[in-house]
Amino acid sequence: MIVGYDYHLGKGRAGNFETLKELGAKHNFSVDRLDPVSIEDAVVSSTRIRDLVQAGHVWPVRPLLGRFYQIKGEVVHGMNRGGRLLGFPTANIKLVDELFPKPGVYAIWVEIDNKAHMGVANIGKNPTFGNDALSVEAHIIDFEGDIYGRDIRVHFVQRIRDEKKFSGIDELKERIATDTALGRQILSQPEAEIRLTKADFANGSRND
Ligand code: RBF
Ligand code: MG
Repeated sequence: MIVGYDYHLGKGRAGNFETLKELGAKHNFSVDRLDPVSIEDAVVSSTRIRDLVQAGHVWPVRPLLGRFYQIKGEVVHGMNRGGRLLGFPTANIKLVDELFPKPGVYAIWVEIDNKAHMGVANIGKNPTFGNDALSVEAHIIDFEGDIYGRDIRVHFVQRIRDEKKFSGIDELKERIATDTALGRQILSQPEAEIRLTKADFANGSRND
């Protein structure tokens, strides 16, 4: 068994690494402990990563995770407004109990069938239309196809802006076109490249 540097166990975190070692000696398993890892002068921890994600700082999270922050979900039917009304169809992702970044617009990679597509995501309540429900939706750039009911994975690369209430559909459309252009630009940078390899699978960076 391998545990982290701050591992505890039992009621009130009463047990520690030594306790586990004793248990290992008794029940015949070996126990090892990893040292803390620091990046940018601070220890890498799940709390630090969650705080950054919830603040929308998805780009600085990458070195801590060794990959982009990602969520996975089923594509469900939304308001059916994106394509028809705005000319920017979006894949609405069914929300499960998963941490997602602060509402706003993001440059993303959308993984479908092990292939990465450029995209822009909006997380929010679509105030232009006075919705109540929070949605996570992805406009997948240069993509056509029916993906309802399929699982896709969204890798968050960089935050672009806050969500806002526009005075009308044309203003919103124009802004989404700008977001899409920015998304392309961001994702074309060599630093924003994504690798979807079997190795990612093997090293446990995928949580499915
Ligand atoms: N809706 C808003 O009300 N305000 C926004 O700032 C906003 N930004 C968006 C940015 C992008 C890149 C995308 C794809 C959608 C955005 N939307 C925004 C959501 C839009 O209202 C929604 O896609 C349609 O209403 C269809 O559900
Ligand atoms: Mg949609």
